[in-house]
Amino acid sequence: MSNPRASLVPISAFPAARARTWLALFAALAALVLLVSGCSSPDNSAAATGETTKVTVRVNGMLYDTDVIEVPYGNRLEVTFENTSLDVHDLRFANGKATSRLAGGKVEVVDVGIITEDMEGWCTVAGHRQQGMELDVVVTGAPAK
Ligand SMILES: [Cu+2]
Repeated sequence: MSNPRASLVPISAFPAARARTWLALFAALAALVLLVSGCSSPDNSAAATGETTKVTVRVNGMLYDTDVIEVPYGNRLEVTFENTSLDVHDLRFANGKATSRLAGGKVEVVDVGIITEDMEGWCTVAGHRQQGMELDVVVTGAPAK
Protein backbone atom coordinates (compact mmCIF):
# COMPACT_ATOMS: atom_id res chain seq x y z
CA MET A 1 0.00 0.00 0.00
CA SER A 2 1.57 3.25 -1.11
CA ASN A 3 -0.88 5.57 0.59
CA PRO A 4 -3.16 3.83 3.14
CA ARG A 5 -4.94 7.08 4.06
CA ALA A 6 -6.29 7.52 0.56
CA SER A 7 -9.11 5.00 1.08
CA LEU A 8 -10.09 6.22 4.54
CA VAL A 9 -12.95 8.68 4.90
CA PRO A 10 -11.90 11.62 7.03
CA ILE A 11 -13.77 11.93 10.34
CA SER A 12 -15.00 15.38 9.33
CA ALA A 13 -17.12 13.74 6.60
CA PHE A 14 -19.42 12.37 9.34
CA PRO A 15 -21.52 15.12 10.86
CA ALA A 16 -22.96 14.33 14.29
CA ALA A 17 -26.42 13.51 12.91
CA ARG A 18 -24.97 10.96 10.57
CA ALA A 19 -22.96 9.38 13.36
CA ARG A 20 -26.16 9.03 15.41
CA THR A 21 -27.88 7.32 12.49
CA TRP A 22 -25.07 4.82 12.24
CA LEU A 23 -25.18 4.26 15.98
CA ALA A 24 -28.93 3.60 15.87
CA LEU A 25 -28.45 1.23 12.96
CA PHE A 26 -25.74 -0.63 14.84
CA ALA A 27 -27.93 -0.91 17.94
CA ALA A 28 -30.81 -2.26 15.88
CA LEU A 29 -28.51 -4.81 14.29
CA ALA A 30 -27.15 -5.91 17.66
CA ALA A 31 -30.70 -6.36 18.97
CA LEU A 32 -31.60 -8.43 15.91
CA VAL A 33 -28.58 -10.69 16.41
CA LEU A 34 -29.57 -11.23 20.04
CA LEU A 35 -33.13 -12.02 19.02
CA VAL A 36 -32.09 -14.54 16.35
CA SER A 37 -29.57 -16.30 18.57
CA GLY A 38 -32.21 -16.48 21.29
CA CYS A 39 -34.69 -18.16 18.95
CA SER A 40 -32.28 -20.82 17.80
CA SER A 41 -31.13 -21.70 21.29
CA PRO A 42 -29.19 -24.95 20.91
CA ASP A 43 -30.83 -26.77 23.79
CA ASN A 44 -34.42 -26.33 22.49
CA SER A 45 -35.38 -25.54 26.08
CA ALA A 46 -38.78 -24.15 25.08
CA ALA A 47 -39.89 -27.66 24.09
CA ALA A 48 -38.33 -29.38 27.07
CA THR A 49 -40.47 -31.92 28.90
CA GLY A 50 -38.13 -32.14 31.87
CA GLU A 51 -37.79 -35.88 31.25
CA THR A 52 -34.55 -37.62 30.32
CA THR A 53 -34.31 -40.65 28.06
CA LYS A 54 -31.30 -42.74 29.04
CA VAL A 55 -29.87 -45.23 26.57
CA THR A 56 -26.77 -47.40 26.56
CA VAL A 57 -25.01 -48.02 23.25
CA ARG A 58 -22.38 -50.74 22.98
CA VAL A 59 -20.12 -51.91 20.19
CA ASN A 60 -20.43 -55.22 18.38
CA GLY A 61 -17.49 -55.78 16.04
CA MET A 62 -17.66 -52.81 13.68
CA LEU A 63 -21.27 -51.95 14.51
CA TYR A 64 -23.18 -50.29 17.32
CA ASP A 65 -25.55 -52.69 19.04
CA THR A 66 -28.29 -50.08 18.56
CA ASP A 67 -29.76 -49.03 15.21
CA VAL A 68 -32.47 -46.68 16.44
CA ILE A 69 -32.77 -44.58 19.60
CA GLU A 70 -36.37 -43.48 20.10
CA VAL A 71 -36.83 -40.29 22.10
CA PRO A 72 -40.15 -38.67 23.03
CA TYR A 73 -40.32 -35.13 21.63
CA GLY A 74 -38.78 -32.63 24.04
CA ASN A 75 -36.96 -35.17 26.19
CA ARG A 76 -33.30 -34.80 27.01
CA LEU A 77 -31.23 -37.66 25.61
CA GLU A 78 -28.41 -39.09 27.67
CA VAL A 79 -26.33 -41.79 26.02
CA THR A 80 -23.92 -44.05 27.87
CA PHE A 81 -21.44 -45.23 25.26
CA GLU A 82 -19.63 -48.41 26.21
CA ASN A 83 -16.85 -49.37 23.87
CA THR A 84 -17.24 -53.11 24.20
CA SER A 85 -14.67 -53.85 21.50
CA LEU A 86 -10.89 -53.93 21.23
CA ASP A 87 -10.68 -50.98 18.80
CA VAL A 88 -10.95 -47.23 19.35
CA HIS A 89 -14.42 -45.79 18.63
CA ASP A 90 -16.53 -42.76 19.41
CA LEU A 91 -20.12 -41.67 18.97
CA ARG A 92 -20.91 -38.26 17.48
CA PHE A 93 -24.39 -36.86 16.89
CA ALA A 94 -25.42 -34.50 14.10
CA ASN A 95 -25.92 -31.66 16.60
CA GLY A 96 -22.22 -31.79 17.45
CA LYS A 97 -22.54 -33.59 20.81
CA ALA A 98 -20.05 -36.44 21.00
CA THR A 99 -17.97 -38.69 23.17
CA SER A 100 -14.21 -38.58 22.96
CA ARG A 101 -12.45 -41.40 21.15
CA LEU A 102 -12.56 -44.30 23.55
CA ALA A 103 -10.15 -47.20 23.76
CA GLY A 104 -11.64 -50.67 24.14
CA GLY A 105 -13.35 -51.16 27.48
CA LYS A 106 -13.88 -47.44 28.17
CA VAL A 107 -17.24 -45.83 28.94
CA GLU A 108 -18.41 -42.23 28.50
CA VAL A 109 -21.76 -40.57 29.06
CA VAL A 110 -22.79 -37.90 26.57
CA ASP A 111 -25.60 -35.39 27.10
CA VAL A 112 -27.10 -35.02 23.63
CA GLY A 113 -29.46 -32.25 24.74
CA ILE A 114 -33.20 -31.68 24.26
CA ILE A 115 -34.36 -33.67 21.25
CA THR A 116 -36.97 -32.18 18.91
CA GLU A 117 -35.97 -33.68 15.58
CA ASP A 118 -34.54 -36.86 14.11
CA MET A 119 -30.81 -36.99 13.62
CA GLU A 120 -28.00 -39.38 12.92
CA GLY A 121 -25.15 -40.54 15.10
CA TRP A 122 -21.94 -42.16 13.89
CA CYS A 123 -18.35 -43.10 14.64
CA THR A 124 -15.82 -40.53 13.38
CA VAL A 125 -12.86 -42.91 13.17
CA ALA A 126 -11.85 -43.07 9.49
CA GLY A 127 -13.86 -45.65 7.55
CA HIS A 128 -15.99 -46.81 10.48
CA ARG A 129 -19.19 -45.04 9.47
CA GLN A 130 -18.83 -46.46 5.96
CA GLN A 131 -18.59 -49.92 7.52
CA GLY A 132 -21.89 -49.39 9.28
CA MET A 133 -21.11 -47.61 12.54
CA GLU A 134 -24.11 -45.32 12.50
CA LEU A 135 -27.49 -45.08 14.17
CA ASP A 136 -30.62 -42.95 14.05
CA VAL A 137 -32.20 -40.84 16.76
CA VAL A 138 -35.94 -40.90 16.06
CA VAL A 139 -38.38 -38.50 17.73
CA THR A 140 -41.74 -39.89 18.77
CA GLY A 141 -44.86 -37.87 19.51
CA ALA A 142 -43.75 -34.69 17.74
CA PRO A 143 -46.50 -32.05 17.49
CA ALA A 144 -48.15 -31.77 14.07
CA LYS A 145 -46.76 -28.93 11.97
CU1 LIG B 1 -15.59 -46.79 15.23
